[in-house]
Amino acid sequence: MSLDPETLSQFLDMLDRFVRERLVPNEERVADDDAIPDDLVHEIRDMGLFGLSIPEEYGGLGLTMHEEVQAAFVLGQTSPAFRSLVGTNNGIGSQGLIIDGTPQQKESYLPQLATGEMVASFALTEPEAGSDAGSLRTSARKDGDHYILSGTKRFITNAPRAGLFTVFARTDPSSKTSAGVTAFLVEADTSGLSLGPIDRKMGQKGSHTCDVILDGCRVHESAIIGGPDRLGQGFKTAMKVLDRGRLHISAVCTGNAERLIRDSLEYAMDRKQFGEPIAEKQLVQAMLADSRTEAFAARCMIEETARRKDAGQNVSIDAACCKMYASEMVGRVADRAVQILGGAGYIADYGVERFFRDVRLFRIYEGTTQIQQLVIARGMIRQASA
Ligand code: COS
Repeated sequence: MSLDPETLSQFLDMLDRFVRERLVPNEERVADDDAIPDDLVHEIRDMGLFGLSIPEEYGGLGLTMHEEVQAAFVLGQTSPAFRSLVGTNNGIGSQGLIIDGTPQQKESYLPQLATGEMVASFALTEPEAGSDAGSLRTSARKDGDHYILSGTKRFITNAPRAGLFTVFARTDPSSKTSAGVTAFLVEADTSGLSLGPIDRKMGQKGSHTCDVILDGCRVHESAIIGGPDRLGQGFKTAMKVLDRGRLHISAVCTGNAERLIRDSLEYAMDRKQFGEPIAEKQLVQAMLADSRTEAFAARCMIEETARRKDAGQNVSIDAACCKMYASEMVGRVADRAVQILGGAGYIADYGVERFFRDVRLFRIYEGTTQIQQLVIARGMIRQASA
């Protein structure tokens, strides 16, 4: 369901004000403390940001993909750690349930996820299965009408806060590929589930990842996403979730790029060298113009792909194009921003250095650039052979 244009525009204005007045002033504090303060978490909850893409019938805002990317452009105007806090409830943590879950499963979890009372995480990656997600080894052994899950999941975003995990595990031990993988809903307090220490990361301080260890974790077969009939269909659920997640991340990348462009333009107009603001220097102008053009291109691609997804078209290839382009683009924009600020770009006080480290992750998670290339090229070959 789509919001009427006036409601959407009011919501985006409110979000923009919240980002500028409450989140941007707290960026440095969050990075220094490696934590989002509780009062801000509450404000984020009160704004309804945990439930952006959760259907209205379950208490969310029910944004369409096109509306969701508009919100992500705005949320991208600040440190990605804030977006990450709500990112798994709106994206990879809840979408498996929204796309393929049973009505009972949705009823049990989505209302709590929509308010942020419960946080959901997506547990696909393993120590030996990253890009080759289909080779995962976590096993789910049948025991009557239960399954016993054993294995380790790695780099799981929001795991330390999560109340619910979408766990991908192999229910068919004879298969070594993506066939035979099933998606389970596993509550964090299930006996046998424990967490590793919080990972020490290059950036995105305030957003936490860690290992999720499943050691004989017993869940009922009704915990299979979509119910026992969807045994062995979990990898497809993961891929559908990632199609959507990749578009969302692309919009966050574009928001971050726009923020960096604004900051570097402001600096260039203020900083004087050789008797004039460096923004008057053509070599600096070239960097500003390149960044503006690339961010604009990303925005157009994302809006177009989101509209087509809302219209029910298969956008796997184009979502991968958006993810590849936008995440690489924000890397180039951040690099130019450091260059425009010069020495100040390398000093933590100016913030650009922090974004430079933060945005590096975008080229890696939810599928590396190389995986997006593979998805795009394979899709092209498939289309041409059809
Ligand atoms: N939507 C629905 N189904 C999909 C799909 C999509 N976007 N992409 C693939 N599938 C289906 C395929 O149709 C195939 O089904 P059939 O066997 O019935 O034909 C099945 O899933 C397996 O697909 P495929 O053969 O392409 O799988 P591969 O093991 O070769 O892997 C890649 C495909 C590499 C694309 C996948 O492993 C991947 O995305 N890896 C990156 C994982 C990732 O992003 N990790 C980040 C961590 S999560 S934050």
